Amino acid sequence: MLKLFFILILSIGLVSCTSDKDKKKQVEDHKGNHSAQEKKAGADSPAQMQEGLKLEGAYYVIPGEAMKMAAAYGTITNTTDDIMALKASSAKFFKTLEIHQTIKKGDVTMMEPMESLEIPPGESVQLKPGGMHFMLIEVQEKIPEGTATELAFELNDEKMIKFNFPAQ
Ligand SMILES: [Cu+2]
Repeated sequence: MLKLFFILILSIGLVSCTSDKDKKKQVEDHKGNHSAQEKKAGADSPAQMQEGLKLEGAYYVIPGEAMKMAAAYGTITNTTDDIMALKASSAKFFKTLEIHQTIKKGDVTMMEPMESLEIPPGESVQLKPGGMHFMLIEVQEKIPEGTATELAFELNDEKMIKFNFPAQ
């Protein structure tokens, strides 16, 4: 019940910052990027290593004129012997960074913020359209075409780490 309530809050939040039309576009974009394009997306992105976390295939999609949000994707592997927990901190060009998961209720697809992204030792987590992703909320300026963004995370409640996400 509490969860449902939370989702409701999230939906209201989304409606308030985007028009219905934007929202529709957003949803299409969100689950849509996977067609032909998805296999190649992020393919040229060099691997990045931060504190034993390896990020591969990173990319994000610069929001179109009417959109205020964007999503970032990639695969993160924990190469250490310890569990790693990432908390969203900030995103360059955007007001807020969140970690989202996508959940399905019947025909309805919803996004839900996660408090942290935990990666067990030796395991990988894939962030992809239609699944988990980093949500970049409220773009603050027009981003020049081809410009990468930088996402900052708090690692294990202590260190700050940053990863680069090239524009797709
Ligand atoms: Cu999202």
